[in-house]
Amino acid sequence: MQTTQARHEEYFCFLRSVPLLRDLPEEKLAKIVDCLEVDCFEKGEYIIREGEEGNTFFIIAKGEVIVTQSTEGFIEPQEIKTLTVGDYFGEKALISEDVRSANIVSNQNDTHCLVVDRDNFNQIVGTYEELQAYLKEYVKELSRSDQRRNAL
Ligand code: WNU
Repeated sequence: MQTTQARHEEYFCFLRSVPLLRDLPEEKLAKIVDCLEVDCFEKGEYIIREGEEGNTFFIIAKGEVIVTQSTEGFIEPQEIKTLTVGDYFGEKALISEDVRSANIVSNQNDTHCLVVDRDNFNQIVGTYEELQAYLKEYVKELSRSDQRRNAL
């Protein structure tokens, strides 16, 4: 069995490798690790559903997910992109105080996501103006691209 400390070390190093979090001070990063949950998903499982309320932010630690979205003129949600290890998602509902704006579906068995709740997300992002500005800008850009592809 893996010790708590080894687990802590593993996720600490992993989060250091995520560009978004790279510049956070050590104690901040350690705090995130302390309050992380790990969720596992099988291929085809929905991690996020469009239109639902969401209070969590995810970082992919293992595997791959697909982003899909309901689109004008199509019956099935359309595939937008694939995200993999080190990528994150779910920030939009938290930042724009809105429902989930796309589906996130596991694309591999045993996909692992690190889950950060709203309070901890705000703790991380709220205290770093650069991070906050970066994500806000990114979220605006996502809304623009949703409009361009006629998302519902
Ligand atoms: C997109 N349109 C929308 C992605 C992940 C992180 C960043 C892009 Cl900084 P949510 C659904 C999530 C949403 C985003 C993610 O899906 N997403 C997109 C798009 O073109 N959402 N509306 N591309 S991947 C991605 C940028 O994280 O957050 O809470 O849930 O709405």
